[in-house]
Amino acid sequence: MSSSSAELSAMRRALELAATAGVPLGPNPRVGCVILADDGTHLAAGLHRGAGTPHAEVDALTRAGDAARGATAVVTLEPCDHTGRTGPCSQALLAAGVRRVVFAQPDTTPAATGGAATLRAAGVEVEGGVLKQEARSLNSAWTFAVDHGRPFVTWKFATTLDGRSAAADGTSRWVSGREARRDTHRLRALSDVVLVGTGTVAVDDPLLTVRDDADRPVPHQPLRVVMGERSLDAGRKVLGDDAETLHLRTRDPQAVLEELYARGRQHVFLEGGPTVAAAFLRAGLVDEVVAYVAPMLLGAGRAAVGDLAITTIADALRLAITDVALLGEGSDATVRLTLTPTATPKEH
Ligand code: AOF
Ligand code: ZN
Repeated sequence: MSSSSAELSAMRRALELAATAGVPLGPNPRVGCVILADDGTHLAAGLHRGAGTPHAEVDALTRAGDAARGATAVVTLEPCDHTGRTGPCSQALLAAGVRRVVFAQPDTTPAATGGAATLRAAGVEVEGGVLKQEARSLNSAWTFAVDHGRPFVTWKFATTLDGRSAAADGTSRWVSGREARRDTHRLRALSDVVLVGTGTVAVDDPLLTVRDDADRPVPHQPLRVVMGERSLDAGRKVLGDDAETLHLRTRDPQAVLEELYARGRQHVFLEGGPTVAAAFLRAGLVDEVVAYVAPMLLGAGRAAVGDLAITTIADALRLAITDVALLGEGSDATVRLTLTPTATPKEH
């Protein structure tokens, strides 16, 4: 049987519930669930509120009680089949006597996959793929990481019109305006790793925390990661206790992403400097670029990105612009470009 319009609208409701404000973006996917009666009534609804808390199906089934017997469970992710921090949702659905399960996105993680097969084998009617794209984009970083076996990488940098990220004397603090800095903190908060190289720590001594307008750190901080073989000097701000910090003693972007993925991280916010950015670009490991372009010229100074081993224009690394925004005004104005690297060179 294919899904009815009642199931479609229940799925829309489940997607809304999954996206409830305040639910963490990771490490677990955000999931919503509606228990639906044959006449289209929503008997109960539930959602997952983050790792360690009940899964969405269990939350909804608890609220439904006996009413779930013979009903349909509509859920944004294939019910899990594993005992992780909590028990398997497949078994919870069976124990509750649910007759039919409709889900959006298949769960392909090796640990949790298999719920649909288990339910079918036990005689439950199962249909997957309903509003699958919506569910995938709801948890875009989680989905990307599961599909690719590594975190999504956003490379952020601030530059002058002539591609400089610091002046000849090394000063860089006010390249971009106040609004752009606020925007950077907003984007940092959407990631679960802020990554720089040992060079940036040595030269700029950044704090790399997410701070509010009053410059206070917010409660949930991304992991700060410094990559590179050089040791970090004692007293560097990144070693303070405002957030956790991890030093990975390697220059290999692939190794860094493998390690971070193994630690359950899904979205890396790469903040430079030029050497680390170049290493990621050369390895094809940048998925999104956010460039803050300030209306100023320096003529000399540190380049925003290091050598990419490109010597002729035909080999340029090309990007597609997905968004342009003007942040701030007057002397504070900065243009934010959002771009995606394109795989194939532009035709001439
Ligand atoms: C579901 N319903 O609401 C969620 C699921 O170790 P745990 O118990 O926290 O499980 C996390 C994994 O379970 C997660 O990576 C994903 O595969 C699945 N999440 N599954 O049936 C839910 N949040
Ligand atoms: Zn589950």
